[in-house]
Amino acid sequence: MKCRVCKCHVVIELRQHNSAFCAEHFLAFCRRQVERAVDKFDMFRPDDKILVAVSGGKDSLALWDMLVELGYDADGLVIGLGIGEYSEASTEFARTFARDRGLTLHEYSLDAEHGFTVPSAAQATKRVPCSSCGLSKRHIFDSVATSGGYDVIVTGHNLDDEAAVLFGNVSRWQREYLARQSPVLPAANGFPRKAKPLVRLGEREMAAYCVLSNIEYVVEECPMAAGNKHLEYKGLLNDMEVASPGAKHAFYFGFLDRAADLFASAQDETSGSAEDVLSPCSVCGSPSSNDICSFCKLVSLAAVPVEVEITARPDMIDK
Ligand code: Q46
Ligand code: ZN
Ligand code: ZN
Repeated sequence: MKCRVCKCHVVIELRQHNSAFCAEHFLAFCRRQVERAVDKFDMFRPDDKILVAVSGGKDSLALWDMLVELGYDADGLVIGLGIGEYSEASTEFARTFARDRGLTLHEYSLDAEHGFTVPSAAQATKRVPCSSCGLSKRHIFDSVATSGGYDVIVTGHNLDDEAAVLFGNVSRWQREYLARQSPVLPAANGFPRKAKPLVRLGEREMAAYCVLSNIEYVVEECPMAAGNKHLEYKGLLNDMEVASPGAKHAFYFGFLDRAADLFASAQDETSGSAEDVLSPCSVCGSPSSNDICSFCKLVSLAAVPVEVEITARPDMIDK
């Protein structure tokens, strides 16, 4: 088999695209997929200031690398979640990536800034860790993007992630979640725009991109992700993909093209209109539908010293 572009030695075959590429043309293929997603969904413009939500994993680091290679003005933000060695290693990979390329990485520590960690918040709230983790990440990314003058927050959700989330939402017909299942969410109610430029690329391609670009990343999954439903859905979709290459792409983009509009009204029914006016949280000033926002309520509940043991918990809700 030969590279589709230059006919030289192949490093990866992409059955879903009926293609194979050498290293150089595979990297170019990945960047082109990002450009196509950005253009099709009008995610951002060439002069927009971008904040990349960096986890230290392959997806967010590959995304940051591609955006910089494509000429975008992109800074990173990594949040210290306090999940033991996993968080320390994740942050260190992000630092190394940024330092080697001379990029700006903002760092934010839940423990240093607010006196709690994801494990201690889970204990204090008696809810799964991903609940307070997702809430904290959304709040901090929104706050840093707003105060830093960023036009858009981008996350490393890839096709496998989005197809798995869609599968879970469809299997329970969760209309309000299906209404928000878009690769771009416009700025609204004082919250910045959010986009997922990797939706045309899968996990396998992202791992290959990092290896071929000499990007080192944290390989381990978050210890608190074990047993979550989305990992099971990914397994099911991988089986489908083996039997029918391109099945994930057809499932996800078929939904966006032919079904997403059918659920648009569900968002207004459950969470109010995008035009609703929120008022500033009386503690932190973030837009909120209550006097005190959910994050500040979490801080007041979780910022107490507790002995915490890190254990695997189900139901990852955010990346
Ligand atoms: S980091 Fe946080 Fe994920 Fe770990 S605790 Fe859950 S949401 S699984 S992307
Ligand atoms: Zn080639
Ligand atoms: Zn608040």
